[in-house]
Amino acid sequence: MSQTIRLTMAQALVRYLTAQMVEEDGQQVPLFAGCFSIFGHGNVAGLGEALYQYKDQFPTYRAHNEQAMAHSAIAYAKSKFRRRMMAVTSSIGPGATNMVTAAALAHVNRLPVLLLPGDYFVHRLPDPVLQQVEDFTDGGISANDCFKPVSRYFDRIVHPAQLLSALPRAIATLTDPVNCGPVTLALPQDVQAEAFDYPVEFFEPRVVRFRAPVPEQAELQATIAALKSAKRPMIVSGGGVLYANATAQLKAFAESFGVPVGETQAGKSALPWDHPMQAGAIGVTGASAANALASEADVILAVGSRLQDFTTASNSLFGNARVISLNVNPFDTLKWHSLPLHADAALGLDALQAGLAGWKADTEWTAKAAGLNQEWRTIVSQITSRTEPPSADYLPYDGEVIGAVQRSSNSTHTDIAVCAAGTLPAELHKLWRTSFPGGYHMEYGYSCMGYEIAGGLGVKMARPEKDVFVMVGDGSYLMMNSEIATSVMLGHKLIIVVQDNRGYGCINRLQQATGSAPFNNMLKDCLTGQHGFPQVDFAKHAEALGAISEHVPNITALEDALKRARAADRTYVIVIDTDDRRVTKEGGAWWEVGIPAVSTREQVNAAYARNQEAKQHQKK
Ligand SMILES: Cc1ncc(C[n+]2csc(CCOP(=O)(O)OP(=O)(O)O)c2C)c(N)n1
Ligand SMILES: [Mg+2]
Repeated sequence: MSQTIRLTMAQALVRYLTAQMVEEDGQQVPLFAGCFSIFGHGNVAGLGEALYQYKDQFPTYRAHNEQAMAHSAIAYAKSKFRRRMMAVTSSIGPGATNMVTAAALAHVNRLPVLLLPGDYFVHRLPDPVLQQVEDFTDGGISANDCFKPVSRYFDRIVHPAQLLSALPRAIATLTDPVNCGPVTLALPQDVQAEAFDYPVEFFEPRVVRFRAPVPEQAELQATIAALKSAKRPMIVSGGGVLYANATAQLKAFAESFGVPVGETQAGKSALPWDHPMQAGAIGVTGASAANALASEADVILAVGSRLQDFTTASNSLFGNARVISLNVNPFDTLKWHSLPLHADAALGLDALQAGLAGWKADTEWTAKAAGLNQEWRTIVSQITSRTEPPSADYLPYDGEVIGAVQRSSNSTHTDIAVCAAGTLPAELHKLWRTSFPGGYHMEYGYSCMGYEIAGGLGVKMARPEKDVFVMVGDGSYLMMNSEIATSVMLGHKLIIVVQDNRGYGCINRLQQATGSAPFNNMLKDCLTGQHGFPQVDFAKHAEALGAISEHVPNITALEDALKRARAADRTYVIVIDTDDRRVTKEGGAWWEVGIPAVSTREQVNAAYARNQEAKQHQKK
């Protein structure tokens, strides 16, 4: 009989997680960098005690909001290109459901995170326990069932022996490039504390290998034939290129065959900003170069892209191009009625490189692309190099703020920008320059307000050697800022630039573009009581959370503040008032929004008509 060790379920869980290793830069390191935790009665006694025992191998970090700490964990995994990750544990009830939004975020973005919410007593002797939801028809329902549709693997551990099958499945899901996403193991509080004789070998250190599917011959040959017939090919580079570590292959492909590359929000940073074949951001928030090329291309090779509506301009951007979808996930190879090439991005590009020997895009097309790309770089330089306000009451807009941040790096473009929602994702997608993979960290699958600061913390934990710039609007800041305190507490410095335009600027503009009146977005357009709308002092707020902070009046002052921020030893928050109306006009593309078919407002009717017109270009 094999040797056994008597452990509680929680002790076994933590011990197993610490035994999972990966290779990073030729060294074996733990797959899990540790665990974020907020305790309550649903996890403090069981899992809490186990985490304490293993705290040297498996550090526990205390945060201030369960959704936020899950954002940090997800951002950590994204920064590590899904090769390393973190666990997140909460109590039962509200702590658990606070993590559901983060689970959905990881689900949409295909990012690994191990969620460990506590759960009600399996024995139900106290029933209901504090924070238990009661279903009148189903005794087995708990709040944690909310995780099911937003987890790639869900399990409720109702007996300690179940870990023997659940944990290998959890790790397989978290590290599988196809299925990758959140795993939720709901942990009833009584079962966490129950003991079982586990086989010792279950806990032996194990090096996790990441699968990389090779292309299938028939699909490969069909793809090669389609590309060989192309005269005006283009690549759309998605997050999968970064996760597959395929940036060298992407560069080689673009250079060998003279093919321009447009980058999605998740894919940006795969090719350096100044590469001649870098056509910039693609789609609704895209560069004029990439979007012009996409509409003229005859074949588009989408690599590692989910082809979401922001990439395809709601299916209107790719003209008559034949789309090839090279993707590790068969689900994504079917989108856009593509020619499928199911494979790891690096292996797929390698195989295409070999199979296409002798072929090249039309030289005119490559030259045209190089010219458009250069034009776009010039436009970006102009927008981001403005230093002095033309007049005293001039309010800068987000593009100019981005310029100041970039100039403060002495044009090395080695910082990391973190963002998720608001006006900034479009501005950053167009304007942010980066010279290395991971220098652009945008959560634009779920575009979740409140990801920014918490996400920045996870990025800094993953890349401590970098200056991490969290770019955030006033709205997102107010939605979730608690992890400023965590960043100070853990000594993980962030530079946070708050762009205060006093409201939900991007939605306000969208509202008017759809014909509606300005309503309930900018603070001045909202219902208020006798004190009017608040003048939030973000600098004071951040200072109260332990950060160094200042409010700056203009771009010149911002540049000085950025020097102080870079030199500071802790999280530094700079607040600047911005114009809510101005955005970068260059680039961009149509985006479909549901506009009322009938309305008493002329403007709505006009917007509806414009939308119907735009829909003519939408591919069905
Ligand atoms: C959690 C969440 N709620 C609502 C939205 C919809 N939304 C997207 S951007 C935005 C406003 C963001 O305001 P702010 O951060 O101030 O940026 P601004 O648009 O003003 O630049 C809203 C409400 C969202 N993306 N996420
Ligand atoms: Mg705002």
